[in-house]
Amino acid sequence: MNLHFGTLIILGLIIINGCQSINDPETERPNILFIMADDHAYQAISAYDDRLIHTPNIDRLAKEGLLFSNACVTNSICAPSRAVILSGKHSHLNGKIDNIFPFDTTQITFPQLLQEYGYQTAMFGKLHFGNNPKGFDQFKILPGQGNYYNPDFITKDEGTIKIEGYTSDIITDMTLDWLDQERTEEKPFLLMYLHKAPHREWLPPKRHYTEFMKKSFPEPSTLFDNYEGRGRAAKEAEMNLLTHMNWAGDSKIPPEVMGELGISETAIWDHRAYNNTVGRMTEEQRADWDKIYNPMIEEFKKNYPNMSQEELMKWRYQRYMQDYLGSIAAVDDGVGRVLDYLDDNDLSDNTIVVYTSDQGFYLGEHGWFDKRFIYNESFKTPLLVRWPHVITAGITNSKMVQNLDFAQTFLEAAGVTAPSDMQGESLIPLFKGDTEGFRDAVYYHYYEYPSVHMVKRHYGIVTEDYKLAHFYYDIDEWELYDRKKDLHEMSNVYDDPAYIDVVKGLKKQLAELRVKYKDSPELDQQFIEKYKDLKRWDK
Ligand code: SGN
Ligand code: CA
Repeated sequence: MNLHFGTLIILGLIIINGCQSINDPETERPNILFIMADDHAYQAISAYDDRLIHTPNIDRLAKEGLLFSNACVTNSICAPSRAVILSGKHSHLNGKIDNIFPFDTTQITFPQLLQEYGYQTAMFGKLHFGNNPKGFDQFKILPGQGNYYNPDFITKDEGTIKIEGYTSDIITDMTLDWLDQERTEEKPFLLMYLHKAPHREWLPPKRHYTEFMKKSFPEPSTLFDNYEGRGRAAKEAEMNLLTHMNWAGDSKIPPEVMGELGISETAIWDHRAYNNTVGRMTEEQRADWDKIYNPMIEEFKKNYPNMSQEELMKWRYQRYMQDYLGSIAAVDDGVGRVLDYLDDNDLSDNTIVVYTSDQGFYLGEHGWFDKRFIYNESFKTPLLVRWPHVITAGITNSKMVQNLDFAQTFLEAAGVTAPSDMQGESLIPLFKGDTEGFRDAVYYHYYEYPSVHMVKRHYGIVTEDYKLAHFYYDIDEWELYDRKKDLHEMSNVYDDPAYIDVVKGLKKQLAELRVKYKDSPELDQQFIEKYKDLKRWDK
């Protein structure tokens, strides 16, 4: 018999495919389900901390997989984090340093590589790039930040569509429909399931606002922080619950009630934010909402004239938590439905499931909301990974892993060689319990200033013991925190003589990291120049 070479290859492929269909999770290329919420603080996942909320479905991933207790981001803001995840490169190399510049789509991303090497790929939910994702067989994404109620979606095949309902439920439905109707059994899949919630302005669905409006929550010990003991950066940031949060947009006090009470807008988009969110509901949705929110508003109208600043701060914290946590409850429901689908369809065994956020978030710590800082709550991000047969169920890992590591991890899992200019480290050895030789210090760099929340530009190094940061641009200040002694980062010990050697050592290590990752003062300057012509507050 005279077999042509091409025929042999085809036969080979059939044999490989044949082997795959016997469903051996040890040898088959795994599916990847990447679940990411937007602004989901680890403090609001009960596997990390059960004081605020119970998240049974997300917690399943910790019980059945691995919880990273020291996972962090390289630049604590939305679109830049997503660019780091997809490109496997720090912001200064992938070019997406802030939410304002568009993503450079000539970058090679890991989904493009997985697609090229035989994965079926799909993305649903929030991307926030200003352009569409490359490397996806299917996508339906929210334009920009997206909406909680009756959201629009940019789709691959149907143009822009508007769907009535609640965004987290819709994104979950899209994800499940794709698994059920579009997924092919011939290929492994990469499925990116990306929630908009719990991003500001925190609008929960009816089932959860009804429940969460009745609850009250423990306050963080630093709610009344006055920022003494730290530098100008913390003092000048505009993310305090009492002084910078919007009354209408965030606390859901309607503009006309603000008028009646003589409360002025804290930001110029406050009324607009309310009208674009609550104002977007259908009549029926609005009637349901009013039933629960109106009594809160009436009560506030009665009490406001006699409330002290301290009482107002406490009230705003509770109001914030009710909406923020109510939004998370719906994300947790969605995760439960998707995990159940994997179980019911024999997919759990050979699927890597990741749950993470694009960064951390302040839930009243230091009196704050939002993120951006290298300080703990915004720098740290939740990360849970389940991969049966590879990860032992119920383990914790405290290595300093970063969102920079996903691309190389997924490529290695798929047997694809990562491009040599990717800058992360594969997490697969950590999945297997091998922590030897993994990095012990991470590099961080935040750029978006001046902008909303006014968090100054800074870069720094973080080890398990210390955090050293340099704030620059219209300031030149260094800060050092002793992470083991000062858990809440209340005291900058940079000038404390007891830390002279620590500062010296960390500065050297930081300079080495800047070189290793190809960052430099010249690049800092270039990004400052490029930013100068941009309008602030562009969303
Ligand atoms: C909006 C928010 C800010 C938030 C940025 C970036 N204001 O501007 O509070 O920091 O997005 O968030 S809002 O009232 O319009 O929600 S990010 O997650 O996209 O980086
Ligand atoms: Ca975000």
